[in-house]
Amino acid sequence: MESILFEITDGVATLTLNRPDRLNSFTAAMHQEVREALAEVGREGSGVRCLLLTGAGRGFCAGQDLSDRAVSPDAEMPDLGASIETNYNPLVRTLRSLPMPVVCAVNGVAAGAGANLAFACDIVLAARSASFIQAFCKIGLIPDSGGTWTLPRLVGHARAMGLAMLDDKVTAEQAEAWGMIWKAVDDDKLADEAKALARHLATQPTKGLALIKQALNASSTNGLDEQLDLERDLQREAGRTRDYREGVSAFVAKRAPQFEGR
Ligand code: T3D
Repeated sequence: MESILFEITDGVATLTLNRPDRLNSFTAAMHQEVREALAEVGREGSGVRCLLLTGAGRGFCAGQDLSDRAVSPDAEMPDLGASIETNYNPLVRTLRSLPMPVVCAVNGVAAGAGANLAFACDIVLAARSASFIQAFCKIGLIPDSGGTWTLPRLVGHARAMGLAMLDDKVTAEQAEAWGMIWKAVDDDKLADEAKALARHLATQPTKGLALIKQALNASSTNGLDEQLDLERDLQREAGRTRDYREGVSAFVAKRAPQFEGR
């Protein structure tokens, strides 16, 4: 793999976007490698119980590689809808539906689809020097990779509109204060803190965490009645897992639980 680094250790799959000289912006080849890695993460029997996504070098991801889009004035422009359909939408759908927690360690600037990719993850840590920029409006595009859906849900309509239209840079600390991410972390602690968090999550009741993810993601569109019904159904499923039995047994026996992830 040339554009990413990928390894699985102790139940944690770490996917590092690795085109640092282009701030890890996406090419078609990088999309393909990311797709293959995520297919392995989601494969039954892979043993992966948490995904950690990060970037190499000083940036997290600058979205689409624009050198792939610079065409001469008389040439036909590429069909961006096709690019979204083939590459960005499946990526966001996969991250949102993977049956395990997805931790994102934003190590530097996250721009365009790179910012919205981070917001599609479940728990986002960011280095204090990192920043989030929508970037789309300054080249005549609209926020994609779920940005028009996640931004208003994270920060409300007014701030979402401002970020999308004005292209203001949001620092990691501001992103934390606005509820866009879980936590801003000192730069030199980000990698260790993200790894520790991912390792911790990989020892927890994975099926239960996947059901939490499903329920919270569904709450964005469900009404209260639908959500109550969903909680009933998912709790029924959670109550049938081996980890629930183990959690209760360990609690009653006053010992540490040993979760299997199912
Ligand atoms: O096309 C489709 O398929 C549709 C989907 C679109 C999804 C999208 O993501 S559209 C949005 C694309 N991204 C952008 O518009 C962001 C462009 N980048 C920037 O605005 C800035 O680079 C940053 C604000 C992210 C960072 O600024 P700064 O000053 O820290 O770094 P820099 O000097 O601008 O960038 C460093 C290098 O990375 C530089 O190359 P050089 O001069 O050292 O040779 C720069 O050209 C390169 N780079 C940064 N972003 C991209 C990029 N090269 C190609 N594509 C990029 N997106």
